[in-house]
Amino acid sequence: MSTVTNHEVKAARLSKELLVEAFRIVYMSRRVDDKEIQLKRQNRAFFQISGVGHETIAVAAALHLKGGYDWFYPYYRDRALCLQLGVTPYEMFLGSVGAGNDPASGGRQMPSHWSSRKLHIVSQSSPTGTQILQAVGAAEGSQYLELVKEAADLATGFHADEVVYVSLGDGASSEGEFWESLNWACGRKLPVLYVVEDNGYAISVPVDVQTAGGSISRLVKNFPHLLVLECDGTDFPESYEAAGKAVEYVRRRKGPALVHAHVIRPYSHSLSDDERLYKSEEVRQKEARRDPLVRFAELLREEGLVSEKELKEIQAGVDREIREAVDQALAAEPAAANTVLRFLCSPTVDPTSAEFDQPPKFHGEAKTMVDLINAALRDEMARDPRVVVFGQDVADCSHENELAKVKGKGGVFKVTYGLQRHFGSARCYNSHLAEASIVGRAMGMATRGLKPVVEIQFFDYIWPAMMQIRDEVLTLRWRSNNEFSCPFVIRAPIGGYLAGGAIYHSQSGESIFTHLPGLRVVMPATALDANGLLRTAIRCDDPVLFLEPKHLYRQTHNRAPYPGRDYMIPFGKAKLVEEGTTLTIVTYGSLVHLAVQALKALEQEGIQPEILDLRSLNPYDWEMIAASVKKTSRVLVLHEDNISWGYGAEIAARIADELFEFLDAPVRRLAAKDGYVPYHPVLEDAVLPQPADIVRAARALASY
Ligand SMILES: Cc1ncc(C[n+]2csc(CCOP(=O)(O)OP(=O)(O)O)c2C)c(N)n1
Repeated sequence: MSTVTNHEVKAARLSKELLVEAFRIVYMSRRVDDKEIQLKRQNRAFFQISGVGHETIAVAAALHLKGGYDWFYPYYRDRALCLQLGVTPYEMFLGSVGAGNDPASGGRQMPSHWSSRKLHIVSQSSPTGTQILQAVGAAEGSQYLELVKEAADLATGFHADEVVYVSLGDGASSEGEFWESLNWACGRKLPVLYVVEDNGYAISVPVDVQTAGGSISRLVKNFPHLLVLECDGTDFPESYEAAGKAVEYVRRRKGPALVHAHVIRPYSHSLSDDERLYKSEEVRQKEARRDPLVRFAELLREEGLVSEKELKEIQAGVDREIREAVDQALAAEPAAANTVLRFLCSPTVDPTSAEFDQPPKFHGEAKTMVDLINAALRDEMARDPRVVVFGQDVADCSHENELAKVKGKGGVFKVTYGLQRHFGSARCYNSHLAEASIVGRAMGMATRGLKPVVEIQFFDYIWPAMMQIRDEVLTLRWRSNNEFSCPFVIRAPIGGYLAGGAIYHSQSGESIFTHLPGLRVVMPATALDANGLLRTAIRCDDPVLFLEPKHLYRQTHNRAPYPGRDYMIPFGKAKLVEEGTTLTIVTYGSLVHLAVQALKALEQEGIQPEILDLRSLNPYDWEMIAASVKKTSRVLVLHEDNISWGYGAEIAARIADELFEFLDAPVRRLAAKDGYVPYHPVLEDAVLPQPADIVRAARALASY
């Protein structure tokens, strides 16, 4: 680790123009914050978090980077960076007042959540740390586009020496995602510039409590290929030097770099915080002596670069611009209330449309679900070089020199078998064992126009990725008002009925995901449906959770011949598995077959259930459900996930609400008991619904 010290760097080595312009932006940033604070106090803005104390390092970094060329994942204190890149005070004030034409989010996000498609500033969210994995994903995308030239021709905005900038606070460096990101970025020498803006506090928690030993740069200095620099982020020449060295290192593809910049935070954490509650006056005074704006003005004076008059003129010019910008922003209209649900999903590609309804052209022998998912992946990878597959164990063999000597793994269920061998290690590779990283990086790559199809090895282990899915992937399009999106596919084997899977290899939980706006959730019950739905998932323009009931992976009853490379099933279209008249069974996944198994016993009693396989859980086929319930007047909603607060509750509630007058019996649900799937088959059978349970439930409904 090297430290850039002030005496190494002579301000005289920097041109007057550069210094004056940098000062102007530092001053502008400060004044925009001051103005926004005023707006908040006048109730014309609704939140304020400032970049005060961080301005110098932010401007210094931006001066070595290019908006619209490099990519940016800034922290909320990066106001000065954004101004330097080209965001205007007017645009910032539109965000402050939540105007409809706020270019960052259309009034959907708090101020200081930067976003600009034009400048490659990728919409920022509020969770501390999530942005780091996405930035690494964007850099991985850069490396991918370098390796897979055909994909680069299709992607926009790729430059061979581009840098991905990401910044974070000292507090955010405690998040696991920071460490996951470093592990991956350093392992693959990705072009990422980390800037840790260390103001010594995460709200009230001081850095010596936050970070072992109190110094993040000391902790990370042994990461391979990582250039680590430490600087005083309130000192312009020192910051400029450190950022320059770091950017140069990354541009030359030597690996990632991390600049640990010591800054201050004199305006408390946000306007909702008062740092006097936990910082003594003495500490505050000490910080105040390092105010970057004061220091910058002193530097200009001491070096004789500007006269007092010139300084005043610069400040007056900025003040004027800010006054005009605020007046303009205050006159802007707020977003119309009826636009609030716009852009949860793609406005241009509708995966429920006829375009995604393409017939099969069968050939060959009947194949299992594993085979036909694999076939769909092969077809899509061949069709589009932007399709990239990664996850734990998905490759055949990580060490290419061993590949010829082994059969190959291709996933713990062999679903991705042969993809690496066929398409090369750039397009199908193993990821480290870190689910948030798999999803967060996929998001960053998808934002760059790639189409990752990632695997979560077992649904049971999706939870470390939940923050990325719920707070990041699904909100990106909405929160950026359609400026950014990240359509990609998460595949996850799910469910029980395998015997021995127990609590951590058999769980369901789809309702937790169908609850999330913006996510397409799909669960096929046959090999053919898996093939057609996966193609739709890959070609659609939204994030898709593709749930594969692993119990069905190799069953012979659901096999089908290969349906050709364009076979697609639209989302939101159920399948009529069995026609009947007595009652409707609405189900999906493994339970489709169990319902069919229950048929014989029911038919002997003269009960003829109509069985609907939803296939796609969100969106779902309300029309087919409604038509069937109108016909049978009795309905059983059947699923493998827990009964309470489950998927069936929503369907049942809607039937009760909208089809009440067609019902001759209460809407019933049959599902797993509210527990966990255990190891011993006797216990597993007791938790999960069995054909005999279906018979009983259907019989009771039929005779109601
Ligand atoms: C994952 C997550 N946990 C908690 C919060 C609430 N929170 C917002 S900012 C913050 C402190 C961040 O400190 P640091 O990263 O040092 O940045 P600073 O605000 O000091 O610049 C916390 C705890 C959050 N936004 N995200």
